[in-house]
This record gives sequence, structure tokens and C-alpha cells, in this order.
Amino acid sequence: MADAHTITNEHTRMTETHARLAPRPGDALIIVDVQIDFLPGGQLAVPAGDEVVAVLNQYIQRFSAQGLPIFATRDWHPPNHCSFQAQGGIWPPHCIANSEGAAFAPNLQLAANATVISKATRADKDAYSGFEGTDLNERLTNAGVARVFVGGLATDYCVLNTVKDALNANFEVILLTDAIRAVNVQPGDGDKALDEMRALGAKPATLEAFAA
Ligand code: VGL
Ligand code: ZN
Repeated sequence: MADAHTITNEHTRMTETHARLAPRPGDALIIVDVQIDFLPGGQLAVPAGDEVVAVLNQYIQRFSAQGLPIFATRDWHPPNHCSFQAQGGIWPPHCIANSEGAAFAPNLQLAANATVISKATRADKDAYSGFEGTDLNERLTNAGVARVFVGGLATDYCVLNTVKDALNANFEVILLTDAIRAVNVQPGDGDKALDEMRALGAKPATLEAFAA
């Protein structure tokens, strides 16, 4: 029947898709700001932000198993940071360096070999991107990375800006859409950020594309 042929083609196409997305040398995982203050109950809670953790743990497993580099950025502010309302900023105090709220989500299974990148550490400057004011670009380049897989919090701020900087630095970007959540200060901000990242060349993918 005609179906057999269709199934064969479909199978071939699926296999190719999986092969294309299987992590390989030159890939790195970037986990953005999965910190207690951004989870429900935290100082700047991202709705359903906790849902990214289990998914990210699966990506971490894949990358670790293949010995591929993993980077975890963290928002790491001084107590008088300019982004806080008391200093005229728009945010409640959050992710104060060394505070409990600044710690990574306790159930995030960060591999021992993960590299932590602290950002927005200066009182007078905010930095939504993991590349801004850090050595992330240099570290990726030194590790021979060409393609980055990005997930974490929040879609409309730190994920968006990290992805834009990665693309500007000529990394290929796979956006892990099942491992991001938005703050949505304005309704639709998360969807707008997704559209913008796609338009700039980030390629969306989910765990399904990684199935063995
Ligand atoms: C973030 C707001 C303020 C983020 C950081 O990680 O997305 N959002 N600081
Ligand atoms: Zn912040």
C-alpha cells in the first residue's frame, strides 16, 4: 500500500532530524538563571519557573554523558543593585550574591563539571545576558564551541538577551522551548521574545528531538 512508502519516508525524515539534533562535539549547554528567587515563592517568581528543572536535568544528563561543556549563568547582584526598586529600578530585590534566593534550584542536577557564570555583579549596571560583562564568549570559544543549546529563566529577559548575544557572536543557537518560562510583566512578552529569537535565527527544539 501507499502507506508503507509514506512510513518509510517519514521514518527516514525523523531519523535525520534526530541525528541533526543529537549533541556532538562543538556543542554546549547554557542554563540561564535557574535560581530560587525566580521559582514560584521566590522574590521575582517566574510563573511555573520550577517546571524547567526536570527538563533541564534531562538535557544535563545528555550533555554530561557525552562529555560536552555545560554553563550555568546566575544573576548575582549586590544588595544595592540599580535594577532594584529602592534604587529606581523596576524589580524587587532578587538574587543578591550569596543569599539563599540566589542559589541554583536545589533539584537542578548541575554536573560537577558545569561552569558557573555570575553576571550583573556591579551595583551600577544591569546585565540580562550571560555574555554581558562575563568571560562566557571566551570560555565557549576556548572550548571549541560552535553551537549552544539554551534554556532557563526568564524567556523574556535573560534567555532572550543571552540568545541574542550568542547569535551576535556567531554561535548557532538551539532554543530549548520546553525548558524556558516567561515573567510576562506585560501579557504576551514571552511569546514576543520567542518570535524575536526565531526571527533572529534561533532554532526551537524540545526533548523529543533528542530521543535516542
Ligand atoms: C532576570 C529580571 C531581573 C532574568 C534577571 O534572569 O530573566 N529577570 N533580573
Ligand atoms: Zn536581576
